[in-house]
Parts: sequence; structure tokens; C-alpha cells
Amino acid sequence: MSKKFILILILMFSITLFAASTIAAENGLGADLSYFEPTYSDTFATDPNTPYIAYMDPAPGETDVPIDTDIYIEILCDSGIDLSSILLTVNGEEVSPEISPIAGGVALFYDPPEDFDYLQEVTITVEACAEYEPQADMGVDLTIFDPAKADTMATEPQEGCMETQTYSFTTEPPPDASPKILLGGYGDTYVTSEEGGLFTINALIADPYGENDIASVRLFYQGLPTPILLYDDGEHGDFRAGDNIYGFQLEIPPGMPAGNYLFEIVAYDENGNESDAWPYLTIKDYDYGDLPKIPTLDELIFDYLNTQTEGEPPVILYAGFNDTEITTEEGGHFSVLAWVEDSDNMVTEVQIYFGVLPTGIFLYDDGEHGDFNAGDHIYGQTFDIQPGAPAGQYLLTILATDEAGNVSDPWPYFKIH
Ligand SMILES: [Ca+2]
Ligand SMILES: [Ca+2]
Ligand SMILES: [Ca+2]
Ligand SMILES: [Ca+2]
Repeated sequence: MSKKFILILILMFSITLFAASTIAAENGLGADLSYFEPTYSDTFATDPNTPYIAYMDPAPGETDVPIDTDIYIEILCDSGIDLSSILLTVNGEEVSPEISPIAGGVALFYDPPEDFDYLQEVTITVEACAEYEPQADMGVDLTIFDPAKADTMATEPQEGCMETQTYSFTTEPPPDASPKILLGGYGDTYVTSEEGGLFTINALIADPYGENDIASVRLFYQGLPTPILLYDDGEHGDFRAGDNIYGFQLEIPPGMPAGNYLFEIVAYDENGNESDAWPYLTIKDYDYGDLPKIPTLDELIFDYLNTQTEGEPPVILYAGFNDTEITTEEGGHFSVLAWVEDSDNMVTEVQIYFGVLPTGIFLYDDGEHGDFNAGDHIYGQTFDIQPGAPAGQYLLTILATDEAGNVSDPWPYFKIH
């Protein structure tokens, strides 16, 4: 909007300048200014016989234009526009816009039969002539008063026609071109401070353009990139090669302090798109740059929730926000999945926490919460989020409880016991 407004201001300003210089020059040549008076009723009118573009949508230089955009152009001319002279081209092809009269001119409306490509630069040209062309004996040659055009006069359009106007805009990037980390976690990794153990992290990653579009997958620690990459070659604890499950393994020596460690994963594709960072629930702004991290309480506090009574607690092998895509402006569909196993008894509850606060949002394995089949140990929950949710990266926690009252380690932390 503001771009359009600025553009209109610039157009008005340059048209006014042109009109003023024309009058001054005319005056200097001793011509009769009264000839123009009746047609200069408009404050920013220029030559009454030359059409000019007053408005364009998309605007010149506009980016992020929807691929299914229409093209709308208003051409004004006080003395009318010769409809047969209107020429509109889109990417070099002449097209036939709908032409309708508006106050002081015409509006061109063109609905392209096919969508543009993503990230396409679309070039538009417009030509139009006045319906009324001035006669030579009126002694008015509007082009001679523009010194900048002096050396191109041979190619100037005929009187009453505007110069071919060329402008371009760029369409939006593909909306779903970024890789998406559907699920991630540490599987049944069990590392203790006393003995160390094998650290394994895995992520299930999809890209709308296929796995070959994923260029790299990087491990972060508390928001900072590490040199560690995850691979899908079957040799990094990632199950089979090419199964979209990426992995990294490292033998951790004894002596690492016990606690809950927060790692993140970001996937990059060949076109420079990057995924939202796992394990956050990301709510994007309209033009998102760096998203704020929504603070949560110190993760160590989870230890008091991590109760163990009798037998083994449930283990959250992998979890994530699946294909969730939420923006502040439009809301979106929230989807969470967690693969939960328990070696010795039933899982009775899987709940999302914000910090240590239970949210009352439970995940179910009944086949009716986006969780695939009932009883397959994949728990899920889905619901719509209304517009207006503040943008940010939300760190949510999932805890699973079994029938004996054992509570799992908190996903998404890597716990050294
Ligand atoms: Ca991609
Ligand atoms: Ca794999
Ligand atoms: Ca158990
Ligand atoms: Ca299920």
C-alpha cells in the first residue's frame, strides 16, 4: 500500500514538474498560455492530449506478488483515450485486457489465464494514444520542452501517444519450498554422567521438492550452530540411507554433567530455504525475520517432574510439530505428533507443557487426533489456531506418564542421567 502511495506521489510530483516546465518554456517562447488554461483544471494535469499511467497494481518493483495476481492499470487522459491504441504486453506477449471507463480515462484489467511462476520477474509494457490528436497547425510540440529527450526525438512517439511504459514486478517465493522437520528426538538413547553412552539424534525431514532438494541438516546447541551435520546415508545412526531420517551419533565419555540439554536442528535446501528450527513451535510474522524465542523456565526444573515409582518410565522417542504452518495474520493448523513407548506397562497420559506448566493439551493414540492408527504408539493432537497469536519460537515440552505414575524424560531435551 505504502509503495503504491509513494509511487502515486512521485508520479504526481513529476507530472507537476513537467507541466510547470512546459508552461515556463512556452511562456519564454511567447506562446499564448491562454490556449492551455481551460484544460489545466486538474492540479496535476499535464498535456491534455497525452495519456499517462495513474495507477498500477501490482506496483512497479513490487515483490512477493501472488502468482495468481491480476494486473490492473489506470490510464488517464483529459481528451479521451483511443481504445484501439491501447497495447498491453506481459512478458513480451500482447494480451487483451478488459477495458472499462473510469473518471478521466480507462482502466485495464487483465486476469492471466495461468499463474505466474514463483519468483518470476514479470515485465509489463503499456502504450496508449489520445483519442484526440493535436493538429500540426496548433504549434504545440510537447516533446521539444524536455531537454533530456532532445537526442531521442527521432524515436519519440507521435503526438498524443505516451511513450511505451515498461515496468516489472516479482512474484512470491513458493510458500512451501522450505524443508520441514516433522519429528525429531533421541530415540531410546540413554546416557549417564557416570558411564557416558552413545548420543544419537534423529530427525524426519521432508521437502516439497523432494529429498534431493535438502542440502544440509545442521545441529544447533542453545541457538548456536555447531559444526555437526546430520546425514541420511545409513551410516550415522539414521536407519536406512535415503529414508528421510537424518541422524548423528557420538560416543559421549563419562563425566558429562547430568542435566537436560537443549539441541536444535535446522535443515537447508539447495535454494537457500531453511526450515523452522526443531523443536520449536514456530509462529511466523507476515514478513518474518528473526523470530523471538519465547522464554521458558530453566529446563533443569523438569527434574522434579521426572518421577519414577515402580518399573520403567515411558520414553518419548521422537516428537515434533509435523507440518504445522502458523502465521500471526492467518492462524493455521496446529499438529503435534509423539512416538511414545513404554517397556513395562501402559502409557496413560501424554501432555504438552509450557515450561513446567501443564497446558491441558493432551495427545491421543486413538486414531482420531491426526495420530495415524489407534494403538500404534504414535500420539497426536490437531486443532486450528486463530489469527492473532504472537509470532515467536515457542519451546513446548511433552511429558508422558504411565499407569504406575512414572513420568518420562521431558521431550525435547537430551537428558544426561
Ligand atoms: Ca526446498
Ligand atoms: Ca536415514
Ligand atoms: Ca512404564
Ligand atoms: Ca496413533
